[in-house]
Amino acid sequence: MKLYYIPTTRAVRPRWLLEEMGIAYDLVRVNMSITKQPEYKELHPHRKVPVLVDGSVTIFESAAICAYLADKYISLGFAPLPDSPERAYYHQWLFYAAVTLEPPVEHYMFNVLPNLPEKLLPGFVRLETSKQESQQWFDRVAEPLREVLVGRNYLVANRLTAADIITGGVLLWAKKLGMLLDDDPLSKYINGLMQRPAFIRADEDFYAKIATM
Ligand SMILES: N[C@@H](CCC(=O)N[C@@H](CS)C(=O)NCC(=O)O)C(=O)O
Repeated sequence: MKLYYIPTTRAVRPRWLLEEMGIAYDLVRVNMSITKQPEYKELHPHRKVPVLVDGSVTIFESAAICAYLADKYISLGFAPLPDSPERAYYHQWLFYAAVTLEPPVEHYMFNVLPNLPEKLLPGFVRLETSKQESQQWFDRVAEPLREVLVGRNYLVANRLTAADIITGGVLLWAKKLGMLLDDDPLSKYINGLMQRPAFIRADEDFYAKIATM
């Protein structure tokens, strides 16, 4: 199994899950000049990471990769069983993280890192989105997450699932960008996730990279 990977990106998410699972994998470290090469388009139509190649399966989108892995090794418990009630909530939080929670964090990032190249941050986005608006947008959509995490460490079935990995991957950026206050329940949740040995192994170079941004 091969995971195409760039440090500090969304590729950390499937790597983190693989580390949690204890599954052997080959980490294929790429960079933006490798992803620009014509062959790379066969792996990812938008030339991004992560991509997982597992036998005949070549799959992109970090949440889809994590869901695929959690189902493939379902006996390891990173996804609830298909016929369980928890499965519905697992899907809910998995989709919520990718579709609802991530966009305001991405917009915020674009506003606090104004030197991003035009390719990553088109001028029209800079003009139309303010940092404050992104924060308000995030606070609004994060409210159900804050509520469900009262008195618990994980989103579903009181154990870590792929839904926590994708949610954690989004909140990691919210934390690093200063969008979370210390007394926010989301800070306690993400701090707990970041202390997991598997996360630390997967995110080895986060601090080095952020220092150069
Ligand atoms: N929704 C996709 C986003 C993938 C994505 O935007 N990856 C970024 C890194 S976080 C990337 O590969 N950027 C390199 C580039 O745009 O050239 C996912 O979750 O996998």
